[in-house]
Amino acid sequence: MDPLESLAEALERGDADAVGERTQAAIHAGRAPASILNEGLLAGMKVVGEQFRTHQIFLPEVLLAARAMHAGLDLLKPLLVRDNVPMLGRVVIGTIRGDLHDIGKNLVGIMLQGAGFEVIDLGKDVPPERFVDTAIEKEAAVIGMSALLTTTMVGMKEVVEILRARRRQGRIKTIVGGAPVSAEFAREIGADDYAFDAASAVTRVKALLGVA
Ligand code: B1M
Repeated sequence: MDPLESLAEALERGDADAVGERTQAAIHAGRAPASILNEGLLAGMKVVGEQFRTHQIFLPEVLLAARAMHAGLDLLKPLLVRDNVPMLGRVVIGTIRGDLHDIGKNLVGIMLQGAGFEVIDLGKDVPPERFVDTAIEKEAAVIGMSALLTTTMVGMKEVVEILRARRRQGRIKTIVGGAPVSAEFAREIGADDYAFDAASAVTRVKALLGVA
């Protein structure tokens, strides 16, 4: 079996030790960090999501898979985040109120840091006011919000409304993402942009700020 397939398989089983070992082995074998992420960890998580959706597995198994994902990501993070890159801008990120899914948001943060942005990560289940308060206080250029539940997306709209009420809309840009979020939703709520995945989040944030 290809080493990255076997990494994906370990993630599907929620075996954090095996995920750690196989991620380390792939790094030592010289596999590109982006391949380890996409063909190993994310491929495994995609299968987990599908099995959960079709009731082949249940929440405890998904929790184990999430824990295993973090074991792999912890090893990959230093390779995805470059040191001593110029600071392109400050970005506040977080998963919106009521939402505990943070794996995708963490990836977005890692990629933004790797591209040279300073990232202030508010974590998960973040109230709308906190995004805005922090962005104003820390003079951030962008607020990035993540949602994985259709029921929590409404919090993103609240962030945009609070920015508008405080006359910061436009000066502090907003970008939204996460599986149920779309470009159309971003337009509807008045967010400045939408990104499909972590790599495109970097491209979109750069475009929002007009940096190379
Ligand atoms: Co849950 N969950 N979950 N879950 N979970 C989903 C999201 C679900 C789609 C599963 C399913 O039914 N197939 C479903 C949501 C349905 C819906 O609303 N449409 C669901 C549900 C229902 C639930 C619970 C309600 C289950 C329950 O309790 N009965 C519950 C809710 C808890 C809560 O949040 N209040 C719940 C709980 C959990 C766990 C805690 C067990 C765990 C999360 C652990 C953690 O994150 N620390 C979990 C997981 C792991 C998943 C799945 C299986 C995987 C999510 C994931 O990490 N994907 C997920 C099914 C799926 O998505 N296929 C599912 C990998 C990650 C890298 O992708 O997060 O999409 P993603 O991020 C991507 C892009 O979306 C994008 O870039 C990332 C990287 O490419 N992106 C951005 C994300 N944020 C962005 C921000 C940006 C730009 C791009 O700009 C700022």
